[in-house]
Amino acid sequence: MLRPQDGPTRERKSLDGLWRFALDAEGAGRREGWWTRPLEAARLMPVPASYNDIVPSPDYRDHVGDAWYQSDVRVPVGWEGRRIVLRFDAATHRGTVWVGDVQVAAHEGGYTPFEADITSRVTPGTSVRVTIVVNNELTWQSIPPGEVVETPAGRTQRYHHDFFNYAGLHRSVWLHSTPHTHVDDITVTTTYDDGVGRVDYAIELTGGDAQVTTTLLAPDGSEVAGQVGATGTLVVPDVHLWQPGEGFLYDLRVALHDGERLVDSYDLKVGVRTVEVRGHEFLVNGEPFYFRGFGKHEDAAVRGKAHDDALMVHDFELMAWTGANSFRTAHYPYAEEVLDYADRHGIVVIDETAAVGLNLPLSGGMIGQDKRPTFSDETFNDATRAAHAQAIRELVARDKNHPSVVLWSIANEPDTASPASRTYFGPLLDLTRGLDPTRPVGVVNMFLAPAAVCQVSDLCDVAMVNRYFGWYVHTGDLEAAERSLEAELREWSRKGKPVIVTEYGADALPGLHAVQGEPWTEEYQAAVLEMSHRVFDRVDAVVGEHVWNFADFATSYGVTRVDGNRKGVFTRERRPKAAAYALRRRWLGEV
Ligand code: GCB
Repeated sequence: MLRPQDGPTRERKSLDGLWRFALDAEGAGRREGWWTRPLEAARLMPVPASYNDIVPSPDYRDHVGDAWYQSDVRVPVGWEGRRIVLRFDAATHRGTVWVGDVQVAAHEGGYTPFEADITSRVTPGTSVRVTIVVNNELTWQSIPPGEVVETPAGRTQRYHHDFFNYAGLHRSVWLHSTPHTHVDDITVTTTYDDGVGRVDYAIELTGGDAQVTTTLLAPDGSEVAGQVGATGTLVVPDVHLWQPGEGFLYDLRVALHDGERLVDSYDLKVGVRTVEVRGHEFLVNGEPFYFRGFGKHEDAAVRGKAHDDALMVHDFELMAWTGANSFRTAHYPYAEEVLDYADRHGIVVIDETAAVGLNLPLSGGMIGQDKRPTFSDETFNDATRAAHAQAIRELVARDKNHPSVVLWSIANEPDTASPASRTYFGPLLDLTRGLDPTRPVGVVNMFLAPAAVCQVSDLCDVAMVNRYFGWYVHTGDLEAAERSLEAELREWSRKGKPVIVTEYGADALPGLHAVQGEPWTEEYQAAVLEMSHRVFDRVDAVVGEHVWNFADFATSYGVTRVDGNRKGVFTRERRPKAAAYALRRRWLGEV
């Protein structure tokens, strides 16, 4: 699904701002048809934002169920005769949308966009009521999953992943217009040989027939290659590659013509680069690439999981300040603005679905709390896998053209010690490869499924492993931690694939110091990272280190969480802890 854009044939209007809002824990709105009238007893809620921390009340923070947003939207007068589309960049975790009294869309999954053609429902120049009910319940069949349980306090949301279940309209809402005959999708893959680039493309158009032309433009606007036809190859002499650290981008201009008349036009950024796994190496443009960076979260005070350009640019600047060259979109697809930024700056991305918490023996750093089998008819079953497959389809469809994305992670720390995980994940890994044969794919491994135990590692292209030696294991004993980490990584090396340590680290409370190696101090967190780095440097198959986490983040309550997860090398306010300086020393050689 192409993003809305302004251009010679297209226009978009942001619907961000203050919307009328009402919580509806009882689910009355669906019975009573709240979309048919102005929301009663509504308060104003910012979009984009998670609603949870906006109002200081447990009713908001711990809400389980429906929440209604409504706005009166004026359709631009100039859009007469055009196709008009309403788009939500995200509604977490599902949304149903009405325009006036008519339902126009319903979407499952809180981190991918959806849209509805509302041309027949609106009149340019007039105003229309747009209502969306957003529901935040996690079930055995949602991605991410969870379980709503009845407690004396009422319906309560439980989940096995370690970040707060923020909900609402986390990303922008758009009204946009296109011609009726329009470019519907573009798929681009790239390669090069001997200085000559190849951009293979496939254009889908809908709504009528037109002649398709494609033009590849350099940043100065000069034409580099051109072609007629809905599919084809653009040959780029003296290609300027997209490289880690240098986000060189061409513009692919797709134009539809009816005779001389321009029917539609869409511009897509294209970076020419290749990705390949060969033995223990992860190659970008044929050169071994070493991942330095972080697992992140979309998380901040007040706004929760909402996208915010100021915060995004600041986070990228701080990553550059540490010397990072990459990050993982732990544990869900991030806002598309984030991938655009990574494309433009040559930052490498591991792109992850929201499949986190498919692991009943493990929960927020605690083991053995839940004895039920992870994969069974009553727990994660075929219907879960169908939802997971859909999450993969939507991720690849959305992000396939980003040069920054070099690797798909289809799940974080599922229970791959269980033999049933192989039957669950085999078809999902095949699905991902079928959707995108150009990128490697994997499943992020957890410590209960070491190399000899994991049931899916041979099905993955890369070993992505999360390890907390020195924290959850051998707490406070870095010598033992160093031995165990090395032994484990050597086991993984024997699989003959590149190993990326996708998580390692320790919690630290900013301002807590000690001269001895005491867990929770800033010094200890830095020491855990330094110990891990010594090991990584000794194991050739290790091709990446992603510290957990870039910044402290909100979680559900638990005895191992002190105002959230404190493994950030920055605080939630983005102030550096000692560990951030340790990374600068390693990644930039700064003293
Ligand atoms: C993990 C999870 C991550 C947690 C982290 C922790 O392995 O992948 O979501 O936040 O451990 O801090 O326990």
